[in-house]
Amino acid sequence: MKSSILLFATALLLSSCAGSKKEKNEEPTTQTPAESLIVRLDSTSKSGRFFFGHHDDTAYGHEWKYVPGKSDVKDVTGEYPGLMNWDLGMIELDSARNLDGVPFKFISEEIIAQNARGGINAISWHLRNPLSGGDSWDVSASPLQQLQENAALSDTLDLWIGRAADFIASLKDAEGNNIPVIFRPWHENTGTWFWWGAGNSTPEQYKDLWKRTRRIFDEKGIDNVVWAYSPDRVPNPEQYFVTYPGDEYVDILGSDIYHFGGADNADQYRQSVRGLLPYVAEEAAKRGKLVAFTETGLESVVMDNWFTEVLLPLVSDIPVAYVCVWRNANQEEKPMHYYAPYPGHPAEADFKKFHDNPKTIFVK
Ligand code: BMA
Repeated sequence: MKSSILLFATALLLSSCAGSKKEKNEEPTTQTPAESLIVRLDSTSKSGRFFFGHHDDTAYGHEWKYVPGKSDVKDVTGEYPGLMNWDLGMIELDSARNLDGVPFKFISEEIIAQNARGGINAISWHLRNPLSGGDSWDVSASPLQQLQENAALSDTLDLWIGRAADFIASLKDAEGNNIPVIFRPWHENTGTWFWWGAGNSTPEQYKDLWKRTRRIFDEKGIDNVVWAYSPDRVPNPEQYFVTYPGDEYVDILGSDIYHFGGADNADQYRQSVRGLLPYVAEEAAKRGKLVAFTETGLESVVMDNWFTEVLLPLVSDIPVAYVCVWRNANQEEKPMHYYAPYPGHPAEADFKKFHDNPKTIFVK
């Protein structure tokens, strides 16, 4: 024990001496894990490339569940998505599994594996309604409107945010370093379907929720979170910033816009994306922020050329750091609910072409 400490100390001394000449002119390496991920995402987007993302990629696919190393995306393209999204819904109740049944232990292991292969992880949070006890979509009670006068509710929310923070703080690589993740809480708030969304909170109450979240994470000294703001579509671009918590709280300006209605509605989808993402990208550039297409997709990929003919052209001239499609739910649970082609799907060839395009980043 003692001798290994001595050896370690000697090695440290030698390495610092050896490096001292060279290091004089170098910047001190005091970057937090979050800062290094920001730098990486920034240089990627500046190079005109983006990470392709998929939710719950290695947990289950259209025809399988929990097969080690398996992924619908990998089965079609030969590589894992460059980014994997995971959801913390139910962590607030200290549950062992999330709202879709994925064990948090599994999520943690997969985040470590994805990080080790040079990929990126993002985290969303479909948490329960702390006032009604229902799920994220239960808008029968509006907690954010009662936080001021309901101290117990406020304490519950703080406890829940603290549990999400503790999970994120526990993510470490094999060397014990904190793994950086993109955290995207309180998403799609411009829609009316979540209890933190439009109609259930005022813009001030929503911004306060972000400030509360940041305070709790900051008090715990968490240094591995890159913060993403990701409203759903908005009636006009300026609306995007009505609920924006402020530049000091956010690193990534994101947007969740889905393609509904298949080929007939492709133009409508294109208009929605073109009506918002370029504006968001422009604002991000002005504010020194990153931009991302945080959630999108065409359920069941009912257009065989969707990835190269619809999605790719929409993001080609926007410096998005990543583009993420939603999960491939298992067919026994939701047979039509998948957003990436699986082997044998009619859009398989097009998805391979999308993978082969130099702009898209997947990982081995
Ligand atoms: C939704 C659907 C739900 C799922 C939730 C959280 O968009 O996929 O089935 O429970 O996301 O992953």
